[in-house]
Amino acid sequence: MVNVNKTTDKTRVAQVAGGGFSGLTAAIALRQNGWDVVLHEKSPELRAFGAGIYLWHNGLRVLEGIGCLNEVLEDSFTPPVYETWMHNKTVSKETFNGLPWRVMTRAHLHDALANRAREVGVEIRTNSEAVGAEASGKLKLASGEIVEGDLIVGADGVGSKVRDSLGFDQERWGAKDGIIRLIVPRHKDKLPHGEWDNVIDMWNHWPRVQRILYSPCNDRELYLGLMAPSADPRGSHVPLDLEVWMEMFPFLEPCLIDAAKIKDARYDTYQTTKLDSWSRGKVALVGDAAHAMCPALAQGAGCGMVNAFTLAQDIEKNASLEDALLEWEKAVRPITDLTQKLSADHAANRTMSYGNGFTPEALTAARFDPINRVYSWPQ
Ligand code: FAD
Ligand code: 5PR
Repeated sequence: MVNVNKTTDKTRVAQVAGGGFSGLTAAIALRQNGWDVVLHEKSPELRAFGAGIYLWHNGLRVLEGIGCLNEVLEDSFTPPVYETWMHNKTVSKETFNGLPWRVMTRAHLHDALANRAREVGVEIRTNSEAVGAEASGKLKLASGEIVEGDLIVGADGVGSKVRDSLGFDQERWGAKDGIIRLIVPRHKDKLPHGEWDNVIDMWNHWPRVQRILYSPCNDRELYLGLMAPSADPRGSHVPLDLEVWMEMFPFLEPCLIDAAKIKDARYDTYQTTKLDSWSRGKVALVGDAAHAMCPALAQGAGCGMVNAFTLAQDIEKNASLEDALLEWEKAVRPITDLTQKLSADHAANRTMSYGNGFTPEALTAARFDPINRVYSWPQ
């Protein structure tokens, strides 16, 4: 709904840097609240990078709030069970007590957000790279142009130039494991007898640390996350070292053969970034620019989208935008901080491998409803 309580006739302008999941969410939510929004994406086109993604109740509620949920549900999937294996034996089967969750390709989620942004009238500028910002409400572009806004949103990812230009105090650290993420055909008819609609988190600690997170996105597409320590040259090799993965996961042969054909595969390590504050004056940071986290709880984008959505709502609550940003951070940041900490602990200790890792505490972010600001699905 447009902002019916707006007290001034002048339409407020927001400049958003970054067209990923967080930037698009912020842009749509602000536009729905009556703002004029310009979104700057440095790439020549608006598109998603990477393979698959999980969204939970929190992220799905954001999609509902910004009018994208139906499109996302159309070609995504809720597996019947989240199964964890250790050395090929089932150690847990989790269903989260009915908590909504969904697996999809990143392209599918990104397309839905980009379509909605166009539909609500966000002005999208591609080939528009932000190089810095000023707390007074200016965004500097690589072209030399300086654009002004009542609000500047830095959603330019883990390497954020908006953030780095403003001199936030930050801590950053990495994890010892990394991952190769790919989308391959499901090949359901070629796999041996098994419950291949489940998510299966297949862990091996011995003879090598090697893990595959098997995640069906729909009837056609399978998201494979192939994890190995960065110190393991064969496990972290791209394109995939077919022999070393086939040895440990022979039953996935048809999928692994296709995975090994992907020549531009990447091995990514995990980064955590923590800032002293998420805003400076009229500039707010959302998503990985503010709080990149380990993926163990699959909440980086979920938290980024919740924070982008709540930002758009909370700046309507206070006469001063600068104060509203501080209040917004105070309200939503504890969930992100907790999730970052738990995810980092899980990644460092590989604790999800023992099963039943999605405890009520681990699901704190997932259970949050950003529309009603309550925790749904008590366990
Ligand atoms: P980004 O996705 O990095 O988007 C930033 C955008 O800004 C890009 O489009 C980029 O091109 C653009 N850009 C960059 N610099 C500039 C600039 N200077 N000017 C203009 N534009 C710029 N999260 C989940 O919720 N669920 C999961 O299952 C999940 N799995 C993950 C698995 C792994 C292995 C990893 C590493 C992360 C995972 N995450 C997951 C986290 C999630 O991927 C990120 O948190 C999310 O993509 C962050 O979105 P963002 O929009 O903040 O940043
Ligand atoms: N969960 C998900 C995921 O994509 C990853 C992890 C956990 C959904 C990495 O790809 O533990 O690294 C993880």
